[in-house]
Amino acid sequence: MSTYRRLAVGMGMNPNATIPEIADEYVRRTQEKPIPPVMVDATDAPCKENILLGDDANLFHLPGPMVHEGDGGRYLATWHFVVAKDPDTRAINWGMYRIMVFDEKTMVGPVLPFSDMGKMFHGKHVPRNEPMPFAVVLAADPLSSIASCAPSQIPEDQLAGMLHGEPVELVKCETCDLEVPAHAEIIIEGEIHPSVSILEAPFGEYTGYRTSPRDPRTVYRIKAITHRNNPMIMVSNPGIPTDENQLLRSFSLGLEMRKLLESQGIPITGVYMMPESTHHMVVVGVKHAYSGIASQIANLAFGSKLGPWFHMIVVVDDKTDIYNKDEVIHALSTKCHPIRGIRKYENDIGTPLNPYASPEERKMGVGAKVLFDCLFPLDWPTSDLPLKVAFSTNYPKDIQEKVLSNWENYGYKN
Ligand SMILES: Cc1cc2nc3c(=O)[nH]c(=O)nc-3n(C[C@H](O)[C@H](O)[C@H](O)COP(=O)(O)O)c2cc1C
Ligand SMILES: [Mn+2]
Repeated sequence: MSTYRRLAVGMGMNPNATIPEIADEYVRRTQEKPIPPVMVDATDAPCKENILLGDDANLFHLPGPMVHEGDGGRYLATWHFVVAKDPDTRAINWGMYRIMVFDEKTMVGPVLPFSDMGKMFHGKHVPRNEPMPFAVVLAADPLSSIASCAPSQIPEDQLAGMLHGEPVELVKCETCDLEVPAHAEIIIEGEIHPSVSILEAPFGEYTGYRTSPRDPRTVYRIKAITHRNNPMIMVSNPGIPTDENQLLRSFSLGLEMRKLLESQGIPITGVYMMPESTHHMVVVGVKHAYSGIASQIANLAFGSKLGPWFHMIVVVDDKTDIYNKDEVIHALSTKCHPIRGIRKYENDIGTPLNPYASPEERKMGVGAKVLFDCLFPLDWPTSDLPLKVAFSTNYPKDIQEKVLSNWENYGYKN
């Protein structure tokens, strides 16, 4: 799903749907009533065609690939999700958190502290010294995968239902009180241990670099594997843009930001997170209704759940096409004052994966952020405003129409 065309197909839309059309459809579906999952019997669940317990549940029997040369190990889970439940509220969480194989029964991966599972594990299980049951879903349907890596507040099993327009079918796990998608290819069940850690990384990451340090990370001890007959695993092989995790994460990050800004009544005209920026640079179009609007947008977005994942906001006016890189670069390089138009946020939240951060900052998850305000100040007299020069703005309508209607007669192609 590394192109918008494939994303449109995954959403059940026309493959030729435009980015704004796919975006509107995602926003529409994810703002309707949550669609809870339904339970099915194990006999109706292909992921239960084979049930391996005890010594038979052996990670070395699964083809965990060495995804890139130089990776710290074999990464079995790169396009998957981890299912867990809050021990108090029983709220469900699905999240895509990469996992490396350590031995026949053990896996390890980074669960960043600001992720939903990170907050649950570090905030509840570790202080109580209680193991956390998990189920890793290897290869679910495309929309469930999208839901599991979308930074949404809605429990992901319901979000997946909303994206599908119907409930997802779940089935009970063999060894714990969790439910997993009945139609997935492979399920790995077990417990995460609160007091153990193992070194993990490096890995070729979504930023297009191998960045995060080899550090002690979260340990998954396995108890059971269930799978379809002739199962498949899915692999995401991250690198320089654009691959599926950059495209899909940019898509959902940008649109969750759009919903956040709209929920606050800010007169935005659109939000586009550029996949080529590996979801680090977002463009926000806005009606310049009042002074300080760009800062208001940046403060909200940087301060939200989305904040750790990106660090550049470009705010443009409603006449700039946010999906057109040429127009955005033109606005950025001509309308953003190199001093007054830039607002810096030092010592802010970041991830260990940020290539721009110092080795020390990466270890601590410290980052920095920047706003590029590409709006001409409201107090400039209209007579002094630089006027955009373009075919559509600088020629009388009748001349424009004459040229356009004669375009092919001149010998040009449309
Ligand atoms: C392929 C892929 C790998 C990811 N790996 C990790 C990871 O190892 N650790 C992590 O904290 N987030 C990782 N993420 C990001 C999370 O999936 C993302 O933040 C998601 O929203 C987590 O769900 P949550 O909001 O329920 O925590 C990854 C995303 C993708 C697409
Ligand atoms: Mn979540």
